[in-house]
Amino acid sequence: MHRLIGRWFGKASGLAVAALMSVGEALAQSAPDPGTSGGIVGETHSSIGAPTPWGIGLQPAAGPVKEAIHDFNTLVLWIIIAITIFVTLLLAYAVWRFRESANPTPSRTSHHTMLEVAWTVVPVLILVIIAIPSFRLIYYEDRAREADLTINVQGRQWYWHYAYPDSGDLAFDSRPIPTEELRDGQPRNLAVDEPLVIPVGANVRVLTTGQDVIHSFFVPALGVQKYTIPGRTLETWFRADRPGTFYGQCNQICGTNHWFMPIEVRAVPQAEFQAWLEQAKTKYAAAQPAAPDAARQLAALAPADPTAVATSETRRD
Ligand SMILES: [Cu+2]
Repeated sequence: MHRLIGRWFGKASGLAVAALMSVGEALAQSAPDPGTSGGIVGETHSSIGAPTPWGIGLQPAAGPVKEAIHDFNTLVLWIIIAITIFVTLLLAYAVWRFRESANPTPSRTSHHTMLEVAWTVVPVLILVIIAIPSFRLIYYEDRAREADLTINVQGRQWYWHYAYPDSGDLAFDSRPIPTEELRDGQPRNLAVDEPLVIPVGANVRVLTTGQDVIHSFFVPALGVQKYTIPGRTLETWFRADRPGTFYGQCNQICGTNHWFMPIEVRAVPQAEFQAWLEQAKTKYAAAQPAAPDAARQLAALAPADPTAVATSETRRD
């Protein structure tokens, strides 16, 4: 029995080392990992982050955050497989070995100290093996150490508002394209009129806030999911290591038109991004009405004419 427990410990600590090595590699924000990832169940075969029929597994990684998620997913999946096989074999063995015909007088043993220690310590060890890379991943996703670009994401009922604070007051709204106006290659309920554009290879700091209720900024291919909470600013980051269009959705139930909040991120080469930035500044400046000043907003909220108040009260009855 002692030897058996010893072997379990040996195997478990071996797994722990493997876990730390495999997840540690992907956790440098500056060095892109050229290796393929996707876990043992593979990836959905879609170059864009849109769902595919019969697609299983995680979406293809478009950047390092998603790769780190893939690695962690693979580790946990192997642990699950090992536990499932172990328990199945143990159960089958017990059923066969201790069947009534082979074991007519059952043992009256009710305690076995070493065995009880083992089945407490081993699961704890497995949880530690999972916890260490899990915390590393959480801190990796937490914030951009060296951000090349900051984007403010605001969830609103029911559309997205994006701002590029590095480029003055560049900001715009993003809404889905109605089904009847979709062009070829635009996925329904995912394609938007004004996508979020980012340069390939740039560490993008994302700051999220909510205007009205809690929304959630979720782009699986980039490994980003962050709540947008009114009155708070949350931070996360992502990087796209290849050009492409990646889709996501608000994944926090936020009201009637929750389904109406798709996200489209277009990763383009740096030069193309600069060109987009220049035209976007003039385009969105022209599209947006000048913000009303505070005095005018206050005046609008408190009507000077008392009869106006009376009228609105009457109307409420
Ligand atoms: Cu929402």
